[in-house]
Amino acid sequence: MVATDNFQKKSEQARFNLAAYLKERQRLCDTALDQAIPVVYPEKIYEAMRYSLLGGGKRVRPILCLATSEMIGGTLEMTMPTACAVEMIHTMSLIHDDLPAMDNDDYRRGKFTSHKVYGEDIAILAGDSLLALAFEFVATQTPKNVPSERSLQVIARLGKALGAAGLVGGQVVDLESEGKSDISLETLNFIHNHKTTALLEACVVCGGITAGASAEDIQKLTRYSQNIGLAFQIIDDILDITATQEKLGKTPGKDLKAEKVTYPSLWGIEESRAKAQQLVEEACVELAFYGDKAIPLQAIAHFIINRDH
Ligand code: GRG
Repeated sequence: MVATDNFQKKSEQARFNLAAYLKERQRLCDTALDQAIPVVYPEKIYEAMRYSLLGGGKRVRPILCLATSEMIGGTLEMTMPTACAVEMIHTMSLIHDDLPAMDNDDYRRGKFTSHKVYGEDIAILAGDSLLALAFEFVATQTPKNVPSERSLQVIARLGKALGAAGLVGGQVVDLESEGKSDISLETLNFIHNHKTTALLEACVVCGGITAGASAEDIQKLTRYSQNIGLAFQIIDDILDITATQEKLGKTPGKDLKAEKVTYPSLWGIEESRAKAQQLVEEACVELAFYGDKAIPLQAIAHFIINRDH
C-alpha cells in the first residue's frame, strides 16, 4: 500500500489485518467451491469446471459478498451459497472471454485457459454449466433460516447483472469497439459499468440481500459498489500496461495489442490512479454510517486499488 494512504493508517489503528482476513476468506471460499462440484460421470465436464474454478483467482467477488452480509448483520453460513454462485459466474465469464471468438487468450490465473486444455467445445460447456450451477446453488443450498423471498431477489439480481443489461451487453460493446481509436469516455464507461461493475455490484448487493438489507442499505451498497467497480477496472487497465505475465497470470499488454481505448490511454497512468483513489475514498464514505462494521469492506476497497495483480 502507498505510504500516503490514510485508510491504511486508520485500519492499522483498528488493528484490522487485511492480509490475514483475505487469506482466511479465500480459504473458506475455496473449500466451499471445492465441495460444490464433485466429479461424477461424465467426468470431463466436471473436471473442466473444477479446472477453471479452483486453484486460482483472488476471490474478490465472493469475499465482497460475504463481507457485505456480515456488515448488515448476516452470517457466513447464510451467504456462502450466494458467494460461491458469484465466483462460478465470474469464472464462467472468464472462460468465455478467453475463447478464440472473444479475447483469444492462452493463459488465465497462471495456467492454460480452458479451451487450450479441453478444447473450445468443452470450454463453452464448462462455462455454461458453471452458470447453470450458480443459480441452482443459490436456490438449493441457501440455508432455511434465509427467507426464500431473499433468494428469489438474489436470483433476479444476478440474472439481470449477467444478461444483455449487464455483462453480456458490456462485452458486446467492447467487441464492437476493438480497433476503434475514437471511442468516447461515455462508451468506455458503458463497457465497464456493464462488464465489470455490474457483477461487483451484484456481489455486494446480493450479499446484503441474504442478510436482510433494507432499501436504504441497498442504496448505500449500490453507491459503494459502483465506485469500487470503476476503480477496479481502472486498476485492471493500468496493470495490463505495468504488470508482468508472471504476476498477472495472464498475457499483459492485450489492450494495446487490440488497440483498445482504456482509462490510462485517455488519462495517462498517474491521473487514472488518482481517479481510482478518489473513487475508493468516496466508496468508503458511503459506508461511514456502519462505523467499525464497515472496516472490512473499506479495506477491500483499498486492496482493489493497491493490488499488484
Ligand atoms: C455472463 C452469460 C455471461 C456471459 C459472459 C464473456 C462475457 C460474457 C463477459 C466478459 C466479462 C469479463 C471477462 C469482464 C472482465 C472483468 C475483470 C476485470 C476480470 C478480472 O477479475 P479479477 O482480477 O480476476 O478479479 P481473478 O482471476 O483474480 O478472479
